[in-house]
Amino acid sequence: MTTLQDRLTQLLPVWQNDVKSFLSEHGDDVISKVTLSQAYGGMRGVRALVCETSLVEPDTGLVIRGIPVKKLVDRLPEEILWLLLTSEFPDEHQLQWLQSDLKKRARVPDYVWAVLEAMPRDSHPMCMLNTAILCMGRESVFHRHYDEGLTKDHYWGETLDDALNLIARLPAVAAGIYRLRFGKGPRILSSPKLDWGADFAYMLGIDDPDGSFAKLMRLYLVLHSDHESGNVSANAAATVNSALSDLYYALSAGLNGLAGPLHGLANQECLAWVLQTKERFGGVPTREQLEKYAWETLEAGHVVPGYGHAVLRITDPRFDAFLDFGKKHCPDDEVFQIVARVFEVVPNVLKQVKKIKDPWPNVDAASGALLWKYGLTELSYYTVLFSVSRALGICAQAVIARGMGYPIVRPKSSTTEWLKKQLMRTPVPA
Ligand code: NMX
Ligand code: MLT
Repeated sequence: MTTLQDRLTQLLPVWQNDVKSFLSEHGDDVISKVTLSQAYGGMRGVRALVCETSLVEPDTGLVIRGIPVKKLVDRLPEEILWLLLTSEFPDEHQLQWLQSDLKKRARVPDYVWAVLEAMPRDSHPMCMLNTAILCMGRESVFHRHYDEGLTKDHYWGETLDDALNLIARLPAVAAGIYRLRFGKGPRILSSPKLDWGADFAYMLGIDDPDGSFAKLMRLYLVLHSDHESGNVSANAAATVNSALSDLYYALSAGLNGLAGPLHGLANQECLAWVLQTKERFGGVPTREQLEKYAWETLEAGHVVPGYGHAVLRITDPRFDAFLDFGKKHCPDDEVFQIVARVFEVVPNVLKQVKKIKDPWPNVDAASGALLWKYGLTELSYYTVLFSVSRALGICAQAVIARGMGYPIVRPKSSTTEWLKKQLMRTPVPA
């Protein structure tokens, strides 16, 4: 039976040689150009990063290792982790090995709970999560061995160790934060029998008589796991890790970015917007009422959360997957019905606003309604769930980047003055 370490030991030299010969043949070829607008515009559309774990094209959405995300909805998050790292699904033995390896690594150090308990009771759950991850950095195998003289060819192995420790502990940390922050009673210990996603659901302590909340959590953890490497969280984490700051620093940095309302926090804001419409109209609003409400939001200078994307120009397939789950498990739930109706109305409103490039729903537009239906009604917690999932992709990307020996990330910036000098030079007459 091959472990992840064994398989990556086999795969990495093959990938390294492949990239080496690709670079030796095409190293000077141009793959993208950068306009002035792009330099001022968040580098939108500039292809300047390499990411093997997944690809997001405007007209397809998330494709993990060549597989469209819609074909991954019935997989376990652990299978996705193996897939992200190796580009293969684990066989039955490899999956069992990974699941038991994660269980062995899952104990959260006591000082993490002490730190969390010392935080103000009104701390945002994302601040608590990132504090917990950062203080756990004391456990970093990479950091310890780097100080002892670790060489570059061993960076990936120690990064993988940190990745597996982090991924193993995050569900308990995140569930512990939920119970502490929202007064849900003592922490619930991990169950040795449950898979990673179901165990997380169990430790949250949400009532789940038919097991469908565990199903939702597995789906949630699969859908948010990765979105190539240009998004704020993955990009920030990759940059920090490229300085050889260990994965605890890097993951925490990335997830601090996920805490922004234009990124992961949109899931919290989106459900808040949906609930406001329910309150305002006393139930499921009509299409006309929703349309009016969307215009009011825009005219007040706010974004409609859960809609639009920096890359996508179609309905996010991850949104579709959540919508399918809702249609199957809670078609009569009023909040879910509003989400479905918003989808019928809001794209047509946003299409009328010329500056908005993508009028379609993204991953954050539907997830909150499903969590709400299962009684997970603390909106400020939602981005923590996104974080536990996104850790899979961020960690996998870091292991591969260190395994491929990629250098420190350091693009070049310019001043407006320098740019003007370049672009506004008076042409010399012929
Ligand atoms: N509602 C209102 N205005 C919007 C929306 C929206 N949903 N989407 C884009 N715009 C505006 C945007 O604010 C910008 O306005 P301005 O020039 O005045 O600053 C203009 O349209 C052009 O933006 P785009 O080029 O279409 O989008 P961009 O790539 O800059 O930003 C998002 C992408 C996702 C940040 C943006 O669509 C947005 O703010 N959406 C709402 C928040 C959201 O759902 N974020 C979650 C993204 C997914 N995730 O989980 O991370
Ligand atoms: C993500 O999953 O990271 C979001 O859709 C944002 C992005 O890709 O830019």
